[in-house]
Amino acid sequence: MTEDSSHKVSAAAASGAAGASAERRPRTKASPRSGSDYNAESIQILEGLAAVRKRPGMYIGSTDARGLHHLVWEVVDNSIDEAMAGYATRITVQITAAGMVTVEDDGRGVPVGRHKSGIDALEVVHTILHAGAKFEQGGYKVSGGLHGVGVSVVNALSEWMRVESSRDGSVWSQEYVRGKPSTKVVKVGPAGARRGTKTSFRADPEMFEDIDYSFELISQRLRESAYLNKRVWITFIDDRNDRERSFYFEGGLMSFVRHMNRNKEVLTQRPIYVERKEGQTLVEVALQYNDTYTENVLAFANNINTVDGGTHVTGFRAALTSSLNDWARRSGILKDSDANLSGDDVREGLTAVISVKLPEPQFEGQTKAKLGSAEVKGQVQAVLADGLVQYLEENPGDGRRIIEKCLTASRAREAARKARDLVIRKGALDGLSLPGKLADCQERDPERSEIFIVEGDSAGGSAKQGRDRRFQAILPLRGKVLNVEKARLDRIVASENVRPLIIALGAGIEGIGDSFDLTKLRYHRVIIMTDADVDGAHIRTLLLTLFYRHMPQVIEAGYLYIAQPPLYRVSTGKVTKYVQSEKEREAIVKQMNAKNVSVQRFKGLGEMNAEQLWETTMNPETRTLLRVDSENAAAADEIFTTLMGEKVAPRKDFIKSEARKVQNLDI
Ligand code: 0RA
Repeated sequence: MTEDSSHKVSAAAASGAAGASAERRPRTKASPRSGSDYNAESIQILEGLAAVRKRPGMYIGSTDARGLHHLVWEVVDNSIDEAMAGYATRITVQITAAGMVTVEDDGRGVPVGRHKSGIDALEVVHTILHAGAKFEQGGYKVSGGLHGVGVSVVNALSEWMRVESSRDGSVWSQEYVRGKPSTKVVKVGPAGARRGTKTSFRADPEMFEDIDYSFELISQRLRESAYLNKRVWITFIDDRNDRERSFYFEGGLMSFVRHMNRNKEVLTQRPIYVERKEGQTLVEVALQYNDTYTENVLAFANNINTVDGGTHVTGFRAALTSSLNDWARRSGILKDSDANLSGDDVREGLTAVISVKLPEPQFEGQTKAKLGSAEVKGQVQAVLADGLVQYLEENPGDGRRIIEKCLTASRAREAARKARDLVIRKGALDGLSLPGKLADCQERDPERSEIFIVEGDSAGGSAKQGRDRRFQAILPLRGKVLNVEKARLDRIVASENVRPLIIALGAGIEGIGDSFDLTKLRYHRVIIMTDADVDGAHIRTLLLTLFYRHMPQVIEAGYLYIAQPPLYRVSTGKVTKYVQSEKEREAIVKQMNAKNVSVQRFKGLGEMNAEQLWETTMNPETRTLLRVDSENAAAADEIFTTLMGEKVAPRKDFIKSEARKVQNLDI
C-alpha cells in the first residue's frame, strides 16, 4: 500500500523560520488585566518547563529508548484523538535523516487566537502543562497515566519544535527552543481549503541517552492505531533508510484479529465481530478461535492498551462464558448432566481484541493500565452477548465447532489435573527418594544451600564438575521436552520432566489443596541457569511462569534467581575478562588495547569448561545473580500466556532488583 506524498515535509521547509513576509497575528483588544495575567502565565510556563526538564521521568517514564518513543506517541495520539473525534482521516509520521520527527494530520487544526490569558491559544497548548485538555471537553480523548501528558512536555524535551496549524484559510505557525517560544504565533501563508496540524520536533540530546527511533516499534504502534481506528490512513515515512509504510484497515478489529491469527489454523472462516454504542461507550469486539491452547486477548480503552485488563475484559469474559454455555445447552451439545464450560475452557485457543471508547475513562493501578470505569462491564457484556447469540443462531456449524473445542479443553484440563495430582502424591509418597538426575549438595540447612536448575545435559555435566558440592546442588532439565510453544502449563506441571524439580525443591506445589510449604523448601537460592539464546529464553520464561503461578512464595521470599553466564571471553594471554554484553566487550577490547586480544563467544553454557563456568557464573565471590521479583515473573507469565504461540520470540526488558550489573535480558 502506498499513500500520496503531498504531505511530505522537506527539512528546509519545516525548519525555516517564519519569513520576513510573515504577518503577525493581530491581537484583539487586550483587557486591562491582561498584562499581569501574561506575566503570571509566563512564570507558570517557565516553572513548568524547568520541572519537566529536571525530572523528565515523571512525565514520560524514562529517558531511554522508551521515553524517547513516548514523545512520538504523545504527538501521534493528539492526531489520533482528532481522528477519533471524527475530524482527521489521514495522519503522516515522518522521521528525517537528521532525526527530526514530523506528525501531520488533516483535522481541524490546533486552535489559534487570543486565549483569556492574553497568550495565543496555540502557544498555551504548547507551553503550559496539561493545557491541551482544557481546550476541548468531551470526545474520546486519551487521558491519565503516562498518556496524555500534553504536547508541552514533548516541547520542553525538544531542542527545537515547530507547529503549524491550518484553519479558516490561513496557516499559522510558531517555533520553540527547549520549550520556550522563539517566534510569535505568525501567519505563514494561505491554507486554502486545507486544514490540519503539523508538528515537528527534534528531541533534545541533553535529555535523552540516545536519539535513535525504531522503525519497527513505530510501525507496529501505527499499525495498531490503524486497526483501532478503522478507515484512518496512517503513513510512516522513514528517511533514514528510505522506508515507507501505510496502514489503513477497512475492517478495524476484524482485520486485527485476522492478523493475529495469520499463521494459525482457525476454526471459523471469519472473526466474529460486534460493534455498538451502548450508553456513552462505543464497544467493538472481534474474536476468532484457532487450534492452539493459548489465549490471546488484547484490550484497549480509548486506544490505550490496558495490559492489566479491567471492566471491559470482565464484561467480555462474562458474556463469552455465559453465551457459549447457554447456546451449547439450548442446542443440546451440552447435556443436563454435563458441567458448565469454565472460563478457562472457553478461552483456550481464543484470539480476541476488545476496544472501548468512552468520554472520561478511569484508569487504575500503578501503571494506569487497567480500566476502572464500572459501567463498562455491563455495556461490553450486553453488546457481546447479543452479538454472540445472533452469530451462533445464524452459524450453528461454527458454534458446534467452537463448543467441541471448548469441550476438548475441558476434558484435557480435567485429565491434566488428575495427572498432576498423581505426580505430586507419588512424589510425596516417595518422600526421601530424590530424583536421580539431581546432584545434591552436602549442606542440609536451606539457608546455606543453593540449587542450579540447568538446561541440557552437557551444561549439567560442566555444572556438576564445576560446583562446590558442599552447598551447591545441580538439577539438569532436558530442554527439548519443555516445549513452551505448544504445551499448556498445567500439562507441563503434570509432565515427568518437571516432577524432579518439584521433588528436589521439596516444598510441593500450589494448586492442589494448600500443598506448597515454604518451610520445607530445601534451598534458599534457587538459580535458573540457561543459555543466552532463544531456547534458553524460552525455558527461562517457562520456569519463571511455573514459579509465578504454582510456587509464588518462592519469589515473594526472594529465593528465586537467574544466573548470568557471560557471552564473551576476552583475553590478552595475561589478563582474562568475561563480559555479558556486546557493549561491554567492545569497551574491554578497547581498554586492553593490545594487539593480541582474543575474543571467544560462548554460544551456550555447554561450551564453557567446568572451571570457566564456576569462575564466571557459579562462584559466589565473582558471579552476578539476578533476583527475580513478582513484576519480572508477571512479565514472563504474560509473555507465556499471550505470546509464546507467536512466531517471533518476544523481547522484553528484564528489570532486576538486586543485580550488581545492570543490563538487559531477553526473557
Ligand atoms: C482542541 C480543539 C480543536 C482542535 C484541537 C484541539 C486539535 C489538536 C490537535 C493536535 C494535533 N492535531 C490536532 N488537531 C486538533 C478545534 C476546536 C475547533 O476548531 O472547534
